Amino acid sequence: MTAQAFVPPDEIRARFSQAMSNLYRSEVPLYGELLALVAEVNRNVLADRPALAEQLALTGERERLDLERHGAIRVGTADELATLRRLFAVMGMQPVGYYDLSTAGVPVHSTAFRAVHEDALQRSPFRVFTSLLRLELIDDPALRERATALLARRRIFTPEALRLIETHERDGGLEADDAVRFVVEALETFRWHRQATVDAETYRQLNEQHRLVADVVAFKGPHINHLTPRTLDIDAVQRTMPTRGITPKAVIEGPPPRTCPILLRQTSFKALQEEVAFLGSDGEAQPGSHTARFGEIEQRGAALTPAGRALYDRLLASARTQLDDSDPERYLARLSEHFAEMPDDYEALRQRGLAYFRYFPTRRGLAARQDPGRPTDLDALLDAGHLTYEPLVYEDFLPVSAAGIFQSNLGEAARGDYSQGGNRSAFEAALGSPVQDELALYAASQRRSLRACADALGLAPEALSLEDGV
Ligand code: OOG
Ligand code: NI
Repeated sequence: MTAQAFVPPDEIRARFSQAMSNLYRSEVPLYGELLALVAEVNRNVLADRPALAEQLALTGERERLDLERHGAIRVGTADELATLRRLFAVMGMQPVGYYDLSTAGVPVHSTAFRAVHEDALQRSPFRVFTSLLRLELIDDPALRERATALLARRRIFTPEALRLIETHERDGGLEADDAVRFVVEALETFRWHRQATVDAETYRQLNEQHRLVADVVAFKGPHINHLTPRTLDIDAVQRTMPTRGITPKAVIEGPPPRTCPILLRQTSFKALQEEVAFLGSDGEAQPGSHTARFGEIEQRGAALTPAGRALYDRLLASARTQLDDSDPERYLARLSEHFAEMPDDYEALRQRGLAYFRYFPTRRGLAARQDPGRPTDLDALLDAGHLTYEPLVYEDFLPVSAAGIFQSNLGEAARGDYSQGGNRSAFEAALGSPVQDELALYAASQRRSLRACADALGLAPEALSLEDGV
């Protein structure tokens, strides 16, 4: 075979992300409203805070800000999940992290498909939170069997999408025409179908078992259930949503507001009631309704190291034992008190090894490259202004927050009681591959930036390395 001109997977992902956004905007007009609101808030923040605008320009985040979004889907079988893994691979997206939602009463476990290298993330940070229904957690054996049979019958990928996935696997990429076709065909899997695959009574039984079971089992495909833009000020969005006719959930998930944002803060608006058609006994469609699709906004901050993450988890857990969201103002105030132990200052986070950073050579550093008396270790180079740094943005999700987002849409009544706990190895067996460790990815990214700095300053490649795990 002759050399082929493959479309880079990052390019296919960028196109797919845009196509998905267009699809969702046409399906859920409120999402368009949310995009407009987020764009407006982001414009204001960038105008009011030139230092932040500069920081985001340096890291490239400003450029990717308007492209930035994540989506979420839920699938029903190992085969569906494994094929999704192959489909996302065409777009340079790999499974990162394992999320057990059973502890929150939701019968799924999940991963996030995303790009893993900073250059690829810069081109398109699109990610998809992907959940696999855990049918083994359905306690009624007859219903479990029924659900299994229904799922075994459905085909969520078009034949053409499957063919193009195989082409990609065989040839190592897709050429221009195939890449265009792939985006169109892959999108079909995520589209909403108002025609249910079951009658109203079966839907009722599935729904009674758990609302999520009905959402996954009773439809033709794993419709995208939300698409989330990234804002620079989630508190402002939360405050303004009602003026646009959007009602947010009571409180923002994740850490409290801070000068130096960490990890991820998220809020959502409730799922819409949508008209669907159940199968009628006489072949006629029977009208009904289903709630699944919602809107969400997120604000992203610094990725934390294992030590930083352990501190976050501890502070959040202790805050949550004393908090409920009936009084949002009080919730935020108390959460902030609990987080006093987490330094709200990048230099402190860096020195204490709590967050990951990206380092950059400065003009002064480059000018002093040949200077024999120049500093050569990291702290001295930072002190002398030869290097600077910015936090690495958190690219993943948070299990406690994800549970809060699930619950706000499904309602408290949908909380099941699943004592089995997570089962990562079963998830990976279904997926057909291990999930990647997100902390290792951040550490690698930080390491690459230190190497690039050493190179730019004429130092030995490992001259600036930090302790492992930091
Ligand atoms: C996924 C809910 C979790 C997030 O951003 O943490 C989520 C779902 O409802 O399928 O979207
Ligand atoms: Ni989400």
